[in-house]
Amino acid sequence: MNIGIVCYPTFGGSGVLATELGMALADKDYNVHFITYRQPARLTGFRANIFYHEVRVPTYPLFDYPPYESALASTLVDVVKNNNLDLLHVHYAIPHASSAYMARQILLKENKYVPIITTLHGTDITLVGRDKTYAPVVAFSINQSDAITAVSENLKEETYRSFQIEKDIEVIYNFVDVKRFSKKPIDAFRKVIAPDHERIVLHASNFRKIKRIGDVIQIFKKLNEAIPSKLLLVGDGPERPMAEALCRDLNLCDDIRFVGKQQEMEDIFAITDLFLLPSEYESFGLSALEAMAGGAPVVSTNVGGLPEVITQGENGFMANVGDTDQMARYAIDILKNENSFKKFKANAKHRASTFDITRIVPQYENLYARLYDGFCREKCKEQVVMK
Ligand code: GMT
Repeated sequence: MNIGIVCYPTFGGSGVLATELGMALADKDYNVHFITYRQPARLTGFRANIFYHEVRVPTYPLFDYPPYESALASTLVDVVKNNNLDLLHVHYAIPHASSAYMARQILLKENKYVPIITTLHGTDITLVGRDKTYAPVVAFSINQSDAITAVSENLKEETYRSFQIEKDIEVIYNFVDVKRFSKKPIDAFRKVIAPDHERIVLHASNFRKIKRIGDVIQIFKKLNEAIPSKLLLVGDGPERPMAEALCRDLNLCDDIRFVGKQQEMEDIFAITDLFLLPSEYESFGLSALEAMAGGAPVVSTNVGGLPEVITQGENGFMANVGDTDQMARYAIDILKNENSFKKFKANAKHRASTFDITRIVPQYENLYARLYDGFCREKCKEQVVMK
């Protein structure tokens, strides 16, 4: 089967998930075509059946805002036609679902029906999607998709709450390759970060407001006062200058390292003792899942889909948004006692295995097969008759 995947190529969760899915499908002999404006960050290694099509957005003096959505739709038309794609799987509704819809309508004129699956990831619904500048187009294009998936029950409910959706939304959770993320810690690496056997605490994100980086630092401060620790901050984004200033103000610069965007996350998770995710909202929290697969318990907020991933008191703890005192207490609880810490680690790994790649990717394959074999053929026949 020839599948087109449209996603953001960045380190953000939707792009990571889409890229990991594409690589997993390629390993199962699907032909996978990534269509986006830059090579996806997680797309590594050579596979003969992975193709990358770059969306080029020509500039013109008239354009204050070059029309990416049109460029993407036109590229999709071209890629679907010339590579005989069987379906398009778009990740993150804005603007991917509407571009895919536009491409499908154009292709219909040539009597080719290409089914569209839209996977909703979070802020495309909860933050950006709800904004009335985008909402009508988001709702329309989601409804025009042949199948809709959401990455948690919470996101599914949020979508029904926010938009008039006339179709079923299927929940397919985020996944992780537990085998790949079960790396042995590199001792030398641990030693560089924590030379005096301090605990290593990690936060990884795109440093947007929704991640509450200030809370990460406040939790760490309280934890560090009780248990000597080091904080690694992986990623980059708009809140980084604020975070750097806060570290200076709190006199924590010696204990906090900003390591920027990283490729080899498996090695970082392997030396991590605790993962912090005090977000305002997370539809799922893929970074927390990856950390758990590496054996790190999680302290997070109790919002969105996080309670579907973390089990309170077993593999981590959750508290209300902004309650940094409580989250610090939880962090101390996990790290203070070696025996219970080991139990939290083992539980985290075990929980992650319920979202293993081998369990979740077949759910997408099943959806592709259903679309391709059933609905799609009917639709294709209809189109031939219509013509
Ligand atoms: O977390 C981000 O801001 C990135 C965002 C994205 O779409 O790139 O991540 C969202 O999708 C991930 C993969 O499905 C989820 O695990 C994240 O929880 C979700 N982020 C939010 O809902 C804030």
